[in-house]
Amino acid sequence: MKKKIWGSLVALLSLFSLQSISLQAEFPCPEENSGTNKVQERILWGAPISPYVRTDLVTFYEKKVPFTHNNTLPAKLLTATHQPIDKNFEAASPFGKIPAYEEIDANKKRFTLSESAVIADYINQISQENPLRPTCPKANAQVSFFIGYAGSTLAPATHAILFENVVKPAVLKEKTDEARVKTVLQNELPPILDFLEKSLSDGRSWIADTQNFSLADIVIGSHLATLDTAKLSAMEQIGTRRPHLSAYLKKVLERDSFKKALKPLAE
Ligand SMILES: N[C@@H](CCC(=O)N[C@@H](CS)C(=O)NCC(=O)O)C(=O)O
Repeated sequence: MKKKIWGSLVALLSLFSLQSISLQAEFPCPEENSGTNKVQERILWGAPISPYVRTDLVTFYEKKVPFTHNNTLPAKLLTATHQPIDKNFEAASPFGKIPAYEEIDANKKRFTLSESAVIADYINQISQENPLRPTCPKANAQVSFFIGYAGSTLAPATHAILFENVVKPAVLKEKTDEARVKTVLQNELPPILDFLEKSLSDGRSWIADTQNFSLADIVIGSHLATLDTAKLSAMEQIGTRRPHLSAYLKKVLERDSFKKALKPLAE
């Protein structure tokens, strides 16, 4: 009897291991970035005024991954202002948006990516330095939540202000729609800032309640910093009634990576 139970246990275990082998086999990972596939150059395309580009600049700096920064406006703005579009940027960015990422290996083979959060995740994965995602599933899911929230909710509000206050007058030579700015500042932004304040008010150090600074902090910090780069003050908008958020943003913006990414905008 004992032998029988032992036998079925072994059979069950081998079934599990066979299953995990077959699961792994469904996602083969071709030999990457070694031998002649070795990456020779990593290029980030995009203007530093873009909060999405900032997300990736900060990630490169945090991860200490060497890269070339090629400044460009999105294709739509280049076309609107009668400027040429670099063919390598066009190839790296399927929708003409910034940022776009391009890497070239020793065989001159190119690998491209778009979407700031996807690029940041990739840069985080290729270097062991300073991990920006926790390995624990729950904490990692929280990081993904705040990355998603920043992209879907915070960015549209802050980006609308950047578009009205900077892109329209400085690039498109159009007038700012002051009513639109007022609506964002009075109606759209406050509940978002309230949510971030509430999230931080349990005393957590970082926005996704992780032990270390993560990709969630990079993305949230990058979009909040837009207020400073769009002729407003992030701290003023956050105000004294959101003390956790103002202390948090101060801590994020004091990091060398953020200072470096924001430096070209101060010059
Ligand atoms: N979801 C994209 C958004 C990127 C994005 O919208 N970038 C703006 C510049 S800040 C852009 O390229 N806009 C031009 C367009 O929408 O065609 C990302 O995270 O990379």
